Amino acid sequence: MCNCCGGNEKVVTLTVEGMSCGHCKMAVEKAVSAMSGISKVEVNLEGKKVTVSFNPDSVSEAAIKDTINDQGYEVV
Ligand SMILES: [Cu+2]
Repeated sequence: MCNCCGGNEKVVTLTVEGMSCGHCKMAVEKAVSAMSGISKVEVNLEGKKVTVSFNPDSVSEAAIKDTINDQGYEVV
């Protein structure tokens, strides 16, 4: 049990196309971490991976994908 998510935490790793530099990494991290229910965002540029820890009661995986897509990147 933890304070941020009440122990209900889910971790997903998404493959995201179009991230090519530190700015892309920052843009994705900033946009996703601004959503409610997100506890951690990690971007791996070389692997094209975005790992997100979130509370599924507060935010859905689909909403996270939408947010990344809205930044101009493509979740595959
Ligand atoms: Cu970039």
